[in-house]
Amino acid sequence: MATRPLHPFDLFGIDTLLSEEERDIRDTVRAMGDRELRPHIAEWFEQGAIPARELAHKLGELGVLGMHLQGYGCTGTSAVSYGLACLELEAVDSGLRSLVSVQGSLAMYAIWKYGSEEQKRQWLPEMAAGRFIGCFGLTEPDAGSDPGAMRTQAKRQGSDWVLNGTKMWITNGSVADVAVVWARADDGVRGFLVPAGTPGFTTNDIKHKVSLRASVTSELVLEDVRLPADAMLPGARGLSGPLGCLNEARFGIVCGALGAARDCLETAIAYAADRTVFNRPLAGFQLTQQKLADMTLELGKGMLLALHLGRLKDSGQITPERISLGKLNSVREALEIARQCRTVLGANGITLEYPVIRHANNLESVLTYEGTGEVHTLVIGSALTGVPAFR
Ligand code: TGC
Ligand code: FAD
Repeated sequence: MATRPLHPFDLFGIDTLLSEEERDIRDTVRAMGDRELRPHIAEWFEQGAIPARELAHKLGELGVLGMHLQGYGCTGTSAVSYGLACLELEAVDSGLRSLVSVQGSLAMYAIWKYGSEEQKRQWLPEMAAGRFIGCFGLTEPDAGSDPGAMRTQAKRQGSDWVLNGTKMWITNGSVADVAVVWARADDGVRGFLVPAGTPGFTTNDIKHKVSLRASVTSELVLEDVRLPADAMLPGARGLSGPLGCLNEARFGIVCGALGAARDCLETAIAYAADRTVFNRPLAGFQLTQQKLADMTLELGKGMLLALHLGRLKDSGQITPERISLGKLNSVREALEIARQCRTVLGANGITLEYPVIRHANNLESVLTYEGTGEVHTLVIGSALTGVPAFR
């Protein structure tokens, strides 16, 4: 006998694990996404262009930029609330969550954690409001998974710094008002705040992407970029500086990727209910139900892990290895769910009429950035055995 269908998250009772405030934040972000982002996202993806500045303003008004940071115009929410916001944004598109991740968890976090009081006051309130956009330049053409191999150099000239090098694959690069650039100095890796328009600093957008098209991705070129002494972030020295920022953004992805998966699964369930094959609804076939049940299990298990990690983060018990568990699991399973949902939609699954192939394509980037699947596997392997196998 047919019963009233249950949402996959209701089957798991996910809401029972959230406070009223967390549910309110989630619902507010979801409503804004449905109202102002979802109607345009397929077009932005197809055109490979987003109204980045307008979006930053909207997201600033919503209060999600640097929302888990305290002070300087930031909302100061829990990690769980931040994760839920990432989930709802990525349910629309990974590129939109990327904009928020890079702004709040990478660029703003770097300033918030390692910046001087003056740097924080100058940049953070404007960035929280979305009036200034930030980017985070760690990766280079020949140094991605191994950022320790970076070639960008910072040399002292008098009290100034002079930067030379190239950063690659930088989200928000050409639209940013300030770039957080990591460079090798005499005493180790250091972070620098490079305002847009600084002589010698240029950007080139990366075209022809078939993934994360609703996101700006750029090359940053630094040719004898002269910066004052106070452009350096005083609190970061060594690779632990940029890697510390990655922990923040990776946590957002643990939750965010599940949003893309949820959107795919909701679409597949609705499609299977409407689509008739062999004179019956597709949803009524056992093979379809097996797919839906298996995907629901992985999505729900992923959510339980993500919420557990969020609670650990909020109680100060998160570690990089624990975040690797979440990033590896969420992205791997989200990608598998997106691909499986694509099969449920048949030929319709390959068009932008439905969000599924867009999510699947985006998740290929999400699998690669913020530590590839292989890097996170090796982090876990190293934690289990005590033997690092990166090199
Ligand atoms: P290793 O020798 O292990 O460590 C060097 C120093 O860093 C410390 N450390 C960390 N600190 C904080 N958080 C972490 N997760 C850390 N991992 C390591 C470590 O304790 C050490 O500190 P110290 O004080 O002893 O010097 O470093 P390694 O060279 O062997 O590399 C380790 C490895 C491979 C895990 C690391 O390099 C890595 O994570 N590689 C992946 C690079 C990556 O994720 N890049 C992302 C770029 S940003 C981006 O993709 C943005 S995408 C847009 C979006 O988010 O939407
Ligand atoms: P490589 O490091 O060359 O890796 C190639 C392959 O080799 C991968 O499969 C990798 O897992 C594997 N591999 C590497 N090392 C090992 C090993 N030890 N053992 C086994 N396999 C290994 N970077 C930023 O700094 N800022 C940004 O804002 C940013 N945004 C991005 C946006 C997009 C859309 C994309 C696609 C990337 C972005 N990145 C950004 C870069 C991203 O972080 C890197 O692409 C990523 O770290 C991997 O580096 P790579 O592409 O150079 O691959």
